[in-house]
Amino acid sequence: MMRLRTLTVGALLTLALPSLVTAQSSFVPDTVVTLRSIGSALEFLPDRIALKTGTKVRVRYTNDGTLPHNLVFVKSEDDLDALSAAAYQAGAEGYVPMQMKDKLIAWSVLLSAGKSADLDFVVPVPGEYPFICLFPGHSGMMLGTLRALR
Ligand SMILES: [Cu+2]
Repeated sequence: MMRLRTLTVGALLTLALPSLVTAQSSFVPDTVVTLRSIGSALEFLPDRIALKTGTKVRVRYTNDGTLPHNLVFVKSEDDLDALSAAAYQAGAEGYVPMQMKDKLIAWSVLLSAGKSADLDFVVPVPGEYPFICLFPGHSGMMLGTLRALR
């Protein structure tokens, strides 16, 4: 009886593992871009990125500052005001309003000082895309631009 149960569990693990491995390795970045914030400055360094459309990019953001931040790539500048307003009510979601996630390209969790996050996405069609910190009070200053080049 014991032996049979062990065999069953083993078989399930064998079946489950390949799909887990596939899910973790499906995104292979073409390039890694590093962003950081330092001190109490409300800024991303650098605040301008240019990449070719279709590039699989991993943006590695490190909060080397003293304040909490998040990093959110937005599809249209037109949505920044609404996102910033909605973020105030989104503390439980790391100040990224999930009801507006269709407006976003990629986003991080809220990163306390010293934390890092990787954002993986494909650079969209040619154009300019803002990236921003939506922590309350930061979005007015803490933003940059991703230029997608053809
Ligand atoms: Cu911030």
